[in-house]
Formats: sequence, structure tokens, C-alpha cells
Amino acid sequence: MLREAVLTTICATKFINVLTLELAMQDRNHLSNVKITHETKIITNGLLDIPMLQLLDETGKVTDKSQVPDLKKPLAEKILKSMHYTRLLDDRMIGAQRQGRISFYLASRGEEAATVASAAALSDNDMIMSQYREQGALVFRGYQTKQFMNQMFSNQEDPNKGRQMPIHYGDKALNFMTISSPLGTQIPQAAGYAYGQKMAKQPAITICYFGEGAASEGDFHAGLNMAAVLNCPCIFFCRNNGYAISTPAAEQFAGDGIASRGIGYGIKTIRIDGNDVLAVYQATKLAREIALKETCPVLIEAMTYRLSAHSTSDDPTGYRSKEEEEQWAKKDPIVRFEAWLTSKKWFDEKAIEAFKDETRTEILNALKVAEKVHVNPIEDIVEDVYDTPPWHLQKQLKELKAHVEKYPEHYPKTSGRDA
Ligand SMILES: Cc1ncc(C[n+]2csc(CCOP(=O)(O)OP(=O)(O)O)c2C)c(N)n1
Ligand SMILES: [Mg+2]
Repeated sequence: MLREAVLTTICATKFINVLTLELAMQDRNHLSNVKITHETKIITNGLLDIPMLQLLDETGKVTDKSQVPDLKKPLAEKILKSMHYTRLLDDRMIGAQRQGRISFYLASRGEEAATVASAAALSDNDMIMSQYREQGALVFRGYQTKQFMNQMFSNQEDPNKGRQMPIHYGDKALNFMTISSPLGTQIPQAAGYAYGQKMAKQPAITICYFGEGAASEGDFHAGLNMAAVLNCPCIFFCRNNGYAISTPAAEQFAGDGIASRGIGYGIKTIRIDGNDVLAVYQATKLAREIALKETCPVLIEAMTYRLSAHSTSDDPTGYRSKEEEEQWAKKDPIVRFEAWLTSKKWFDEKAIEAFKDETRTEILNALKVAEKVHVNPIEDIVEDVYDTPPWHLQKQLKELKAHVEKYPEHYPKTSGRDA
């Protein structure tokens, strides 16, 4: 009975065929609406098979022409360039960390379609709350190379005043909330922010990115439940990349991914191929429309793979095989999208190679500039919290200054290579 009800609802949904799962959850939250059964039957995991939307197969061929989104050439080109930019930035900054120029980096190789194509489906007024591997969304929004560099070198031009680790970007002008290190922080915050957008009657939504590992945090459950009950216009975008550092997804949860949890909370949900630009764009566009028009949350689970190490502090050879990585490397989202662009006669290889050369130069030049900009004055450590710093902090600051003056060779004026 339940299976029938579920499938009927799935098929009856007016959104893309069976792809958007809209359960008849309304009124199920009260006993009076619960259906009666006389059959003693346990509902099992797997009763609800959640499909994965794929519009481009692994070779970049369209699977069903009728489902292809209306993606115009200029936007398609911007998506491709943003993906390449992100990958080039990642490669260069991993190198910079290995050279000792920055302390830490975290790459998004393999996940560029998930972050870039989802950002491409939003409006600039929509708020982005991200985890830390969504630099692609920030690139698409227009974050500048020098902004990336100032943040990573923690210099005086970093709006965080050097108080955060590298990769903790944020930009008010771009509606991109500053990243927090503790996992899951942004999830209830996104529900709250979207609730505010609704109360202010803003024609905007919030997108909240997180990994499947962060979905194990209590904040995930609180955030999704709050968003569902309060009808917050928020897209919860889960990048299910298979790992939370060294912990594979199979050791994190036994349910049907993260998508099944959306259904549990009464949230409209869709699972997509996160390495397929067209599927990501299509699903996020639809999710945005639903979130805005129906004032409700939508959960997207993007199935992808973290091709890079978790961060520059990680070595994946200790917990996964080369063969597994190679299998996923074949599903490279950039290669797949380029194949589709080629089939449309939109792919200009020369122009892309020129763009990549320019980008490499731009990144290197910006890096060289940012690493010479001075770090923030030491007083910044105790500022911005108290009107007048308490006596014990003032005392510690005095001691710290004396220490730095005594050992200046250990406290360079910049965090990169000195001028
Ligand atoms: C509350 C909290 N616990 C643990 C960590 C350490 N930590 C940082 S990233 C990470 C893995 C998160 O995995 P996932 O959410 O899947 O994102 P991914 O790195 O795969 O993109 C962990 C455990 C943290 N930052 N915050
Ligand atoms: Mg993960």
C-alpha cells in the first residue's frame, strides 16, 4: 500500500517525470490522518528507490533530449570557464602549500560541476552558505583572484583579518556567507536566513551546501526539520562525494544516502548525478523555482566523488584504492561537459586553452602580490570582541609583543615569501 502510494505520487508529480519526489506528506503529522492497515508488515529500507537524474551519460551524450535544459551558449561557456578556473586555482594552491607559501588548502577536483552548475542556476540575490569545498560557486559568482589570495595569505586585505585558516572565504557583496570550520554550522543558519528572506518578502532563496559527512551532525537534522516546519525557501545541496576525510559513506550511514532523509522530514527531494552539468543545472533551477514559488525547502543530493585528497593534510592512499580513483577520474565532469559542448559545436578548444594560460598567469601574479602584503597588526588579535579589552587580554598582548620583538626572525611581516 505504502509503496503504491509513494509510486503514484512520484509518477503524478508535475515536475520532471519521476525525478522529483513529492510525497503526500501533508497532514501526515497528525494521527487522525494516518492510514490503517490490518497487515503486520515492517517497512524496510529500500522500499523507496530514489533514482538519480542523469542528462548526460558518462561520455557526454544526452540521455533524453526532451529533458535537456535551455542552457544558452554564453552561460554554458561561463560554466566551463568557471570549472577550469577552479581546477587551475586548486592545482596552483596545492603547489603553493607544498612550497610552504600557504599553510593549508582544500581542493574540489571532480566536484566542479556540482558547485559551478548549481550556482549558475541561482540569482545573484540568493544567499550562498557553503561548507568549504564550494570554491566553484564563488568563482561563478565573480570572486576575484586577488580576493582568494588575500584570504589564503591572511594579509591586511583579508576581510577576516587573518583570523581564519585559508579557504574560509566570504563576501557580503556577492551574498556569500563566510565559511565556518565546524561542520554543519551553516545548515540551521541557512534555514534561519531563508526564513528571514521569507519574512522580508524578498524574491530570493538561500542555498546551503554541505557534504554527506556533515549530514551526520545534529545541526543537519535540526536545520532540515526547522526549514520544513517553518517553510523556509532554502535549497539544501548535499555533495555526496563518498568520503568524510577517510571515512567512506558506507561507514557513515545505512540509509539510502542523504535523499531519503529529506523525504523523512517532508522535504521535496531530488537525487542527481553531480558530475553532470546539465543535471545539476536543471535540478537546481527547478529546486529554486519550487523554493521560491511554494516557499519551502528542497533537498538535492548530488552524487559525486572527491578526486583530490581531503586537504593538503591528507593522504588518501591509506584508505582507498588507485583503481577506485581511476574509475571516478573517467567520470570527470569537465571532460563530460566539453563532450556535450563539442556535440553542440560550441567548444572552442583554442579559446579555452588561451583562457587557461591567462588564468594560470593571473593566479600566479596575484599570488606573488598577496604574499608580499603585510599581515595584520598584532593588536587585531584582541580587537572587535570587546569595546575595551579586559585586563588579562591586555596583559597577554603586552607579553606577546615583547616576545615578537625579541624573536623577530620567527615572526615575518608577511605569511608568504617576504619582499
Ligand atoms: C564539528 C566538526 N567535526 C569534525 C570536523 C573535522 N572535519 C573537517 S572536514 C570533515 C569531513 C567532512 O566530510 P563531508 O561533509 O562529507 O565533506 P567533504 O570533505 O567530503 O567535502 C571532518 C570530519 C569539523 N571540522 N567539525
Ligand atoms: Mg564527503
